Amino acid sequence: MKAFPETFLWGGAVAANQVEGAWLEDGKGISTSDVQPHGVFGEISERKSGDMGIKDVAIDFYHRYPDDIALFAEMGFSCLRVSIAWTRIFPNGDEQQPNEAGLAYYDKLFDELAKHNITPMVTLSHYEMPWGLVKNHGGWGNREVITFFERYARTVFTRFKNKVKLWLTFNEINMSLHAPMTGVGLAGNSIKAEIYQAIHHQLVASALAVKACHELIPDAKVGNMLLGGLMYPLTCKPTDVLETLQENRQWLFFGDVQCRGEYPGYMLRYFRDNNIEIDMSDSDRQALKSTVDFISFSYYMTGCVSADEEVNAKARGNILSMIPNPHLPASEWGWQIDPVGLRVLLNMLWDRYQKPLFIVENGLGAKDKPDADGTVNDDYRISYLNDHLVQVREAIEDGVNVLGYTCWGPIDLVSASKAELSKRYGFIYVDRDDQGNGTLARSRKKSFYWYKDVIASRGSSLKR
Ligand code: BGP
Repeated sequence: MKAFPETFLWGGAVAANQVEGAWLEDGKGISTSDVQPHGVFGEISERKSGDMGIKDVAIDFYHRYPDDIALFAEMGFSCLRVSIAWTRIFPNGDEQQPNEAGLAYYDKLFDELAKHNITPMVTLSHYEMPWGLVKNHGGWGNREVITFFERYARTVFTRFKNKVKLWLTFNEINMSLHAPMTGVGLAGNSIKAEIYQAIHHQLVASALAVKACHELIPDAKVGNMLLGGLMYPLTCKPTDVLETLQENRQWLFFGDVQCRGEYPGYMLRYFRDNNIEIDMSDSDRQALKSTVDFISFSYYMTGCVSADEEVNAKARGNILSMIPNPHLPASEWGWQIDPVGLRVLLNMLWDRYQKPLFIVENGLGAKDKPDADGTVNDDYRISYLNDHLVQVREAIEDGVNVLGYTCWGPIDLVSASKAELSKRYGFIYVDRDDQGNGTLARSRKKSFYWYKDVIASRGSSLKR
């Protein structure tokens, strides 16, 4: 393979609530993730003293980060995407002053990355917010939360301005439509009008964070983060094609607001047709004008869309309600594997926005089985990542500006959707199971050495 550009960033991505553990240490408050012990679609269960959730310890990254970062450095990472747990900085969300111990922890984490020349990319809110803001203020449904978020964002920008130059606002901001508690702190049965109003507040907050970051760290770049939910028409019937356009717009809408600074006409029509009235002030409209510098997105799978009621009744039903593509294989979790779709998506986003793109999540969740000697020969993971990276290279050749690639879960971690540890993504195996048994010891899988070669050769070791 032709090598990737020299400036291309290589690495991995994790999220605080899926790796850190230490859920109440150093003054951390309870987050929406802490009260969802079974994952982002799970029931809310308020914490009682003595009960244990898998995320309470997760993979104990909070204490083991120096060793884990050394392993990432051994693979040659030039970038690590992490998130800050908002609750470590503002435990309930509405305090006036930040928690110094939380800030000090991230200082140490960023220093450790600097020691290894790894560029941090930091998500401000990755699938969590202070539970206090949900319980006492109504989550993002309440406009007041914009102010709390802006305070948090300004606090971390000011504190880490010399250490972090790449920021992301909200992880998979379009996920709120499917998991309202995780995205915007609203109950699962909230109606569309409530969800879109909360999303509006979050979009305004995201834009205010972009503005604040530009003011406080002039040499930083801020991106949005979308779940790249590319959909194909199930057939070439024009009605299927139109329906697919509408479905893709359900998530592209977020990118349109964050990249173009205003609501697109098709969304205003959707609101009219569905009797949704968004409370949007002139100052909101003004705030939205602060658009992102680059677009980041996750990419795991694609799906199909049909306008035919009967087809839908039969085939839909999974979380993102997609119809399976008859031409694609799937992972053990039913996520359909589509490397070419990544090239399509990169081209589509580039054509639409002409802003640099960063793939900040991509990977294969699988049930790894260590051999008798403890080695994990994860050829399936190698082949998944190889095939996706080949398509990234093709997209660069197509003229798309791709800044980098951080695969999801370079070390095994707790899954977001079901809070499982048996759904492993890592190059590094972690000895812990779904019940929390295990030593938490780390070991290198076969893919560890494979990724190391890919990075060292800037992608020329990839196989077509
Ligand atoms: C994305 C999230 C991540 C991550 C990933 C894989 O939606 O941003 O937090 O976990 O999906 O999903 P899962 O962990 O459910 O396999």
